Amino acid sequence: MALTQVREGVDSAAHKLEASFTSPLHDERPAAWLGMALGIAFSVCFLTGLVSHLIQEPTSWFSWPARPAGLYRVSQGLHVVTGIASIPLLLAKLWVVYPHFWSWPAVRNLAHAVERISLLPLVGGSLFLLLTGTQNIALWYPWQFNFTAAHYWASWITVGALVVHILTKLPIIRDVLSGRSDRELGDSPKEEGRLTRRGLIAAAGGTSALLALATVGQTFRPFSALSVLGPRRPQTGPQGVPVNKTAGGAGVTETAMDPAWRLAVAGTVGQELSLSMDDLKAMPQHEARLPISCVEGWSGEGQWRGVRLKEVLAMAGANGKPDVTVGSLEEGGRYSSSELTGGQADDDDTLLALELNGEVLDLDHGYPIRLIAPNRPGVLQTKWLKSVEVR
Ligand code: HEM
Ligand code: HEM
Ligand SMILES: Nc1nc2c(c(=O)[nH]1)N[C@H]1C(S)=C(S)[C@@H](COP(=O)(O)O)O[C@H]1N2
Ligand SMILES: [Mo]
Repeated sequence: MALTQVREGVDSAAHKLEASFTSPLHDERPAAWLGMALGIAFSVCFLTGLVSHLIQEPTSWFSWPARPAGLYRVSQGLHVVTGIASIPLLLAKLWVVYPHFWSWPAVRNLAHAVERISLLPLVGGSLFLLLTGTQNIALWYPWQFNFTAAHYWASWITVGALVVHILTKLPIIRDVLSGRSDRELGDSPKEEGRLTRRGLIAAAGGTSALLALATVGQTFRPFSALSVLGPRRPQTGPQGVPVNKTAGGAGVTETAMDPAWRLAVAGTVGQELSLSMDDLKAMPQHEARLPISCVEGWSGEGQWRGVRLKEVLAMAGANGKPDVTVGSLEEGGRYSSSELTGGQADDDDTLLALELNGEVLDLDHGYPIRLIAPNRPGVLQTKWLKSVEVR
């Protein structure tokens, strides 16, 4: 008796599964449309991500300009918002295509084998990028590996697999785009009251748009009131600007407060200066309104006041746009120093800032002085400076 019931149960589950596979939603049209949206989003992420990578790991053929001042803010803001908006698109796409995972025979020929094997890096890589990216901006670091390096290499692998994927699906994409998709609506059983293909795409697209709206305010001020999911409040923090790492966290509280603090400037050979706070205050002070544009996609704006880096360099005999390294009191790790190309160091708004929003720089914002320069990722706006060195 019980056995027949179990068999009936299994049969009906199998039927339901089959029915769901032939539902109009598991169809090449939503697969292609969602695919195209993902293709655009991943291209934007890949390009903005590569730009961010190249700024931080300079090569001979790539030089990032100091102007427009807010370009990096836009590019990295776009990266994070587009990435987040991809999450519902990817989930919807995977739901649409999952019956293909059980297609039989598993492999028909060599080309089909390549196509199927490439799904592993494609799906795995996409999920990895979106998951680790989201965890990173949420300041949740549960993994042991280096996020930036892993995210960078995963993006090459994923985009490589994506190119293979698009090439293998080109005939289907062409048919869908030209309306020649051979499976007509009428082929699949019409079920009243169930999600239609259009409804599915609208739901995924709508969720994407909502997620984007709920996060973009962390960098795009007019939407800041909507930024319920943005991990950062752009105006919350000492002196109206968020803090990423505090002086305590960086272990520099004592050295930064030390009255014996001096800025070591190494200019042209033999020209070395040791500047005290009073020396710096005696120099001409300039003001600039510039954002901190964090790689994590948030940005906060401030009115900065201090001395021009190029004027300090000139005092040390270094004219003619030299490349420069600035060093922090913080030791070791990614933030202990950063580099400026000649074009960046020479900009009128590239400052060694002593003040933020009309007050002496807060200890957590980099007291006694910090670098602030236009069009630069936050990671390169080094705080708690101790040295400036011509390379
Ligand atoms: C992150 C990006 C993407 C992922 C993870 C993804 C994943 C998948 C998977 C797992 C399948 C089912 C397996 C198969 O049919 O071989 C599939 C099918 C498909 N994908 Fe993608 N895809 C992505 C992007 C794209 C893009 C950019 C396009 C087109 C511009 C696209 C178009 C298609 C098409 C036309 C199919 C076949 C649907 C069918 O035969 O019913 N996909 N995708
Ligand atoms: C939810 C989605 C995503 C989020 C939240 C996200 C977040 C981030 C963050 C915070 C960084 C800065 C890392 C750093 O410099 O410390 C970054 C860099 C990068 N991202 Fe994403 N990302 C996402 C999706 C993607 C996707 C889909 C791609 C590629 C298709 C991608 C490619 C890159 C690349 C190439 C970098 C540069 C890494 C480097 O500097 O070496 N990201 N991403
Ligand atoms: N020495 C040092 N400088 C640093 C950091 C750091 O951790 N140590 N964080 C950087 C990062 S990631 C950002 S986004 C900005 C943030 O500046 P803020 O804390 O003043 O807003 O400082 C940058 N400068
Ligand atoms: Mo940052």
